[in-house]
Amino acid sequence: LGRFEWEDPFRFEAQLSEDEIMLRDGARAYAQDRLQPRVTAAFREEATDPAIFREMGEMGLLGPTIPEEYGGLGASYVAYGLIAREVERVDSGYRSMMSVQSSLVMYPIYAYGSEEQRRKYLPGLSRGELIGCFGLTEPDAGSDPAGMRTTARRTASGYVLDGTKTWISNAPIADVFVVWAKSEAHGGKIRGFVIEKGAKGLSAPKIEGKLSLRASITGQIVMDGVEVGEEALLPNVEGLKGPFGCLNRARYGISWGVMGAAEFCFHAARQYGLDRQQFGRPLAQTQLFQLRLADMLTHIAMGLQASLRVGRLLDEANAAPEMISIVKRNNCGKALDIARRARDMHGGNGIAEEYQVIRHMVNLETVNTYEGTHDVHALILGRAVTGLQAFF
Ligand code: TGC
Ligand code: FAD
Repeated sequence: LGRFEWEDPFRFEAQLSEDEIMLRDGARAYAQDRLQPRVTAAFREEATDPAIFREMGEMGLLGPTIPEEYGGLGASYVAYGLIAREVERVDSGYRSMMSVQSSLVMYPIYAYGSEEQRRKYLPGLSRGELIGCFGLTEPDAGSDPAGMRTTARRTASGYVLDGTKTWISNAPIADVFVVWAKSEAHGGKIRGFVIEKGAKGLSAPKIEGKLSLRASITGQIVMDGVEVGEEALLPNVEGLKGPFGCLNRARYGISWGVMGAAEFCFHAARQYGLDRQQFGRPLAQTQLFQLRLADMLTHIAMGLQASLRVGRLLDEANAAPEMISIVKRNNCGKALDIARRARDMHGGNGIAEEYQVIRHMVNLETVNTYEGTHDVHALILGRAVTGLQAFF
């Protein structure tokens, strides 16, 4: 029988390729050297540094699965997941900035865009010289995006867009807006449009006062008669499967990212328990503390294995959306539980920014909600199991 290593209980490392390990190590070094030193202040001050996009671009972290001819690395989805895990080990907000750019902006332009759109936007987005955002959610259409009110009407030369998107990551600093609207010219079907910053009638006010994901800027997208040319339409997709095709990739990446945040909390709780003495012995020498650590170890080990499996299937073009619902839902829920536990295990120190567990905890509240809430993914799975949809 082999030796057990608590830091890698299932010999996860041995299942990765050399290329994947190389990309992961680069992402880890960048996240620890460049992001970790600024995250506490960024979160406290609710400040998003746009330079982070250019840094991530230089490191090849933006759109890594996009082919090289458009500025990506042609990397595997497993590599993409490993990068998300390293960035979210520091902060879910930084991973959010990155995954919106990669999966929700670069992916739809690559998968649904014209050759002209690909060449115009993808290289700048991959270098982080352009910042992108993705507008699906509206004030009255969150879990039910089919209920969106944003419309696109045909004009002599293109379309005019009206509507408001809300809770949009990156929007206030975005150059490129991928927006989903019901298009009258296409029988009311949902279509994607790429709008550029500066378009008349387009604004992106910041949503102030978030108590979660404070290092990642969030805003609205207000479209008041925004006129765009025919070239703004994403030509190759129609209906909700357009935005959902992007969400599949982003949700998958989140399932890895949250495991990074959970690992941070697990390691911090373990170290705290070894260092702190109460009742004449280390906290880590109590049964309850060890039970919590055993649960954390188990959920992280299983969550990573499951995401790796789904990643390999994605790389074989053989993953189903329901598989992604399982890992997004499970890993977010487990990471949130782990962060709450780790916060508790730090006692009073657990609420201090210095120990970082409470920042992860409040961030994970958002991650458990966006990209399909924990319960919405249960309903997706319930529908698959029963053949009956219970959304309405
Ligand atoms: P439904 O009838 O199930 O499907 C409508 C059409 O879409 C197709 N479809 C999918 N295609 C690809 N992948 C998927 N995962 C798909 N799910 C559905 C489906 O086949 C159908 O196609 P067609 O051709 O037959 O028309 O749709 P529904 O209206 O009943 O929706 C049900 C529900 C609840 C599952 C869905 O609306 C949902 O997932 N809601 C959650 C909304 C959500 O995830 N919003 C995310 C907003 S973006 C975001 O949060 C970014 S945060 C990023 C960050 O900062 O990191
Ligand atoms: P609701 O849909 O109103 O849900 C409220 C509650 O009701 C939840 O508990 C939900 O599970 C439950 N519920 C809903 N329907 C049902 C049902 N049928 N049965 C049982 N329970 C149900 N969106 C974007 O488009 N782009 C972005 O970049 C983006 N970034 C975000 C960043 C942040 C910081 C946040 C907080 C959100 C972001 N979102 C973004 C929006 C996010 O996707 C939505 O908040 C999410 O989909 C939930 O929608 P909602 O907030 O309208 O909640």
